[in-house]
Amino acid sequence: MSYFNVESVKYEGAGSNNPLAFKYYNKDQVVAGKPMKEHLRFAMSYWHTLAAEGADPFGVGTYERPWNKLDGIELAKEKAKAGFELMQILGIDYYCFHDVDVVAEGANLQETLNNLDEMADYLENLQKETGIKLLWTTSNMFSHPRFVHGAATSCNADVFAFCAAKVKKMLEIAKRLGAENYVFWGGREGYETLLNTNMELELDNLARFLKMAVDYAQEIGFTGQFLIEPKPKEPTKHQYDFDTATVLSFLRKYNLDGYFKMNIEANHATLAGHTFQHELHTCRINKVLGSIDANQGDMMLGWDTDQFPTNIYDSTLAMYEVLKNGGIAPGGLNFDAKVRRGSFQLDDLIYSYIAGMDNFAKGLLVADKLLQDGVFENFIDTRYRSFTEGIGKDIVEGKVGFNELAEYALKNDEIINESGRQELLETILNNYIYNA
Ligand code: XLS
Ligand code: NI
Ligand code: NI
Repeated sequence: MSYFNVESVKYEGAGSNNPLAFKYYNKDQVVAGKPMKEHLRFAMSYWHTLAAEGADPFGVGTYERPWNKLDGIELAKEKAKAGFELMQILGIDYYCFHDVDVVAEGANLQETLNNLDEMADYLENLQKETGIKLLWTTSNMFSHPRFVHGAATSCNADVFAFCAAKVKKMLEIAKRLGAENYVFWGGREGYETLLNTNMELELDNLARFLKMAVDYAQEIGFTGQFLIEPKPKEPTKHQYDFDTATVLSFLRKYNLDGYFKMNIEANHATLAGHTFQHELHTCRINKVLGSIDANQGDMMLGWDTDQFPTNIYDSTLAMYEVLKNGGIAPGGLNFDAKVRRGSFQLDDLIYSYIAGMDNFAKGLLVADKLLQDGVFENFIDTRYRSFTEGIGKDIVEGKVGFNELAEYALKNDEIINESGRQELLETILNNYIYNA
């Protein structure tokens, strides 16, 4: 059965008025030496696309999804079919899922694991039939009430063990389905109040858990890249994986750096008080840019609204970082985004993915042009030129200390600075967006 009455969404170019066509995403068009699809590596998020119902804290679900009348394993299989159909229509090559997205939990842990195996068989077949691949998978350790006090950071050791069983199974499935990455987003890994929390033990336990995952992956021969997805708040008030800088210091303390990179989500960056580009840039200069959850928040709202990304500044500057990083593979751009509650018709899914894909394709084109012309590179090089000669060069090369510098400063105390030209640079960026 077919769910969407659309055969395929094709590239028609910027002049097209067809709402079911791409205006910028032309998957085989070569940009900076390789086809667009290889730069962008778009992925469908299973949870927002197939499992979500459009509920909010004040109302029940609104999404009209024909498969919702089913239940059990039948529902699970129809959702999978609908998802693969959608990806084929859009020409999306990858998908991502949590264990509970593909099939509901069973009556006990053993039944849950069996259901997962059955769905892994089913997904494996769909992957073979369509050529669609698994960008990453993960385990949901935040929705069920058992995770009320945390998952790997729970005060309850039985919960820690339960999580180990879930992640063990998902690593096996990741291996079997050829997942290119494995994500940890610590939804409940944080705390509400220090009046009842042993933060030191919780962080030690989180590190223990991640080390066990690394060890188990080695044991079974799963070679995908491990990723941590930072988020500063929501659901817990203090999340342990607040942002890239926090995660990096955690990994370094426990000697886990080298095993993990970051999965950067735009909306999480902004919740942390950073721009999306700041997080990507911090990853890039620390060589831990792993993958991207492409979405956007709403500047008026203080939570993770997970909207489809339509902001051209963000997509341009994100692709600028990705290009400077030499690409995002084996990561990709996963649309961790959901349609608004009012966009409840099935075809809204297609319009939303087109919006996100076109926005990032255009962002890629602009970023490529900016880089070709060295727009910011040239400006930045000139701005820091004092460190390429004279005393600046000595500083960089470690040839001077406070004694030499103080001596120098006494003779050179008439400081001359230059403008940072922010507004000029913003205008140049605008012009590239208009014209690229
Ligand atoms: C929630 C996160 C989640 C992760 C995967 O805010 O973005 O969806 O991407 O667990
Ligand atoms: Ni995410
Ligand atoms: Ni999120």
